[in-house]
Amino acid sequence: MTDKINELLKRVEEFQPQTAADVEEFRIKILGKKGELTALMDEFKTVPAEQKRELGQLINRLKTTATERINTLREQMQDVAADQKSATGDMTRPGTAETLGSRHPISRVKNEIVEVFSRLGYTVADGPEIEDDHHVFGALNFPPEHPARDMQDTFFIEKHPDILLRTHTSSIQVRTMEHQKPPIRVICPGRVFRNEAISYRAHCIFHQIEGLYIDEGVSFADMKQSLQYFAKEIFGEDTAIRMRPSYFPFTEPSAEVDVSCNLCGGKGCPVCKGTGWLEIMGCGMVDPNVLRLNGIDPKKYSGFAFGMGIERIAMLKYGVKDLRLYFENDVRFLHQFDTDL
Ligand code: 2U9
Repeated sequence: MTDKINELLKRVEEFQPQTAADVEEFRIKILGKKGELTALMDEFKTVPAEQKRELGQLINRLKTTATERINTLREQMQDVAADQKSATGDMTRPGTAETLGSRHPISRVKNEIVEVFSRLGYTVADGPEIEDDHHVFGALNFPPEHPARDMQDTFFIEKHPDILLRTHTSSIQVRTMEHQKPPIRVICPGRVFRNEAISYRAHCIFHQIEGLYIDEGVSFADMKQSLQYFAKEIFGEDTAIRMRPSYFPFTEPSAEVDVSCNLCGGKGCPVCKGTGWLEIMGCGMVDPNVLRLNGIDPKKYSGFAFGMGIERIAMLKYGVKDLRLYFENDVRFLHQFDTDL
């Protein structure tokens, strides 16, 4: 009988099932009511009393070993079954729709503006967001006491020497002039930073796009023609522009550019506040001082520059009333611009 018990113990230890059903079959065969262990117990009743103690211990060992091994194998087989199910997936479940991302409206408008100017021969230039005083103010003819140099308006990272977040993308044009001789025709998109209270019409981070054209004999008329072409391409063929005198340290003369309100056709409405015009950008002839500060001879060369806030252009183009929507990444807002990429 000892041999029988040991043989069964060996079979239990070496049992290798493939499926949970194999384990269940094995359990019934060994531990079931009519199983091999029950048969051994029946036989045990007939053995002489002096062998009972030793054989009883052996049978008990067989019973616990078999029970434990079957329980362990059952758990293992359940894990395998779960893995297989998750690997293949439940083919009867309905599919989940993938939601596609879309180009952010600010990027779309930026790309559109870049495309318009690239048709006029402009190439895109880039530069760092962390800048120094020279590239943001000094080389652009800002006087030492100009309010933009104040902590109230500019985010400073370090003082003496001044390291700051650029307040306009004009620093890119300054860097372009450091390594390129005229003719220069660049368009410079990028993020800018100003220490301003956030509201529906202003944010401390926003996007600008600026252009610079320097060559021999560049005139105010060239600028007006280029900006008129830009306005018609972005706001539609019927768009007219007008210029109002303005002031910037880096341009002389300077102007603000308005487009005719395409909502009321120039008659006056709440969007254009009854004026029939919407301000879209600033521009001007590059100040001779700026040319000189950047190593370009103002007697030989002249140029024009312009700058605009991309959020403002996007607001006018899409009729968005609150600029903060562009920064919240609410997909209900962003998906309205999905129509094409
Ligand atoms: C160089 C020389 C001249 C860039 C220019 C403007 C006019 C302008 C504002 C519009 C709204 C910025 O986003 S905004 O606040 N910009 O009005 N920017 S001319 O002139 C330059 C730039 C670089 C070397």
